[in-house]
Amino acid sequence: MHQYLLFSPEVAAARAAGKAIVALESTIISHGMPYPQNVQMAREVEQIIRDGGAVPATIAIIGGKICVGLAEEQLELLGTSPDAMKVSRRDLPYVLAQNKLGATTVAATMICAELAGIQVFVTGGIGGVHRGAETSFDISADLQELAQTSVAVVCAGVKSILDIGLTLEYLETFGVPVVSVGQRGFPAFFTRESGFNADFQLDTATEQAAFIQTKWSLGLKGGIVVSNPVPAAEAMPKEEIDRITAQALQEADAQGVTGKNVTPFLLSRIKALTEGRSLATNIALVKNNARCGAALAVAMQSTH
Ligand code: PSU
Ligand code: MN
Repeated sequence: MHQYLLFSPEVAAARAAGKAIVALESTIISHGMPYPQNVQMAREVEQIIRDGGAVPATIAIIGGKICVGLAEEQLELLGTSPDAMKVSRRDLPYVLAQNKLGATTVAATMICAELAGIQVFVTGGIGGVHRGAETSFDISADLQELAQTSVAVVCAGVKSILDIGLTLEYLETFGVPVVSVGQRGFPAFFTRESGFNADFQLDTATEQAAFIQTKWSLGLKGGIVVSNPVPAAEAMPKEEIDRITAQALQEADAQGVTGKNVTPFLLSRIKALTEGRSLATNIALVKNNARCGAALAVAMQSTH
C-alpha cells in the first residue's frame, strides 16, 4: 500500500471484505458549496452510497496523508476551514509535503482513487475547457487526468460556465469516452440538455460496467465520463441559468479573476444570483449521481 494513503476504518473493512467502494471529492465541500449545506450534502451522499450497497470514500489531504474515507469531524473541518486548499494534480505534492489541509478536485481525487484501487468516483460536475480558452488557455486539469488515470467519473455533465462543445472535443482528442445515462444528450449540470450528444448511451449499471471493464482490459488506460442528467423536477429553467451564467462570467472578467479561482468564483456567484436555488439543484444532482455510482460500483465488483 502506498505510504501516503490512510484508510478510514469503514473503507479499510470494505477493502478487506472485497466490497464495492465509491470515491468522492472534497473540493465540492470546501469550494463548491457554502456551510452548512456542504457538510450536510457530504453526509447524505455518503449515506445514499451505503444504501446502494457500496461504501463511500470521501478523499482529502489531512496531516500529510491522503485520507480515503473521512470521519464526521474531518468532513466538518473541510466544510468550515477557509484555509483548505483546492488541490489538483500539480498541488498534491506541496500539500502533502507541507502538511497542509487540502480538498481534492476531480483530477486529484482520480489520482488518489487510483492509488487506493477505487474504480468509481462520484461528483457533481467536472472541470472543462473554459469559454475564451483560445486566449486564456484555461483548460481544467480534470480533462488531462481523464486522459491518463483509470477511474470512471459519474457526473451531471459540465456547467455552461464552460465551453461544452470544446470540452467534448478535447475529451475526444484524448480518447476519453463520454457515456450518457437514460438519454442520448450530454447534460449541462443545472439542465438536462446541453445541445450536444454523449458518445454512447448506456442506461444500466451492468452495461456501463461491461463497457468500462472492456476498455481497461484492452489496455486503454484513462477515465470514462458517465454523465447522468439532473432529475427533471430538480432542473433549473434554461433561460434563467443562461442569463445568470453570462452575468457571472462578465463579473469574473471585470474583476480579473484568473487561474484556480475562476471556477469557485463562478460557482459562488451563480449561487448568489439565483438566491440559492442553484444550490438546491446542485445538491439534488450530486445525490442522483451517488445512486448511479453506487449501482455502477456494485456492478463492477460483481463482474470482475
Ligand atoms: N464544477 C462544478 N462544481 C465543482 C467543480 C467543478 O460544477 O465543485 C470543482 C471540482 O472539484 C473540479 C474543479 O474538479 O472545480 C475544477 O476546477 P478548475 O476548473 O479550476 O480545474
Ligand atoms: Mn482553470
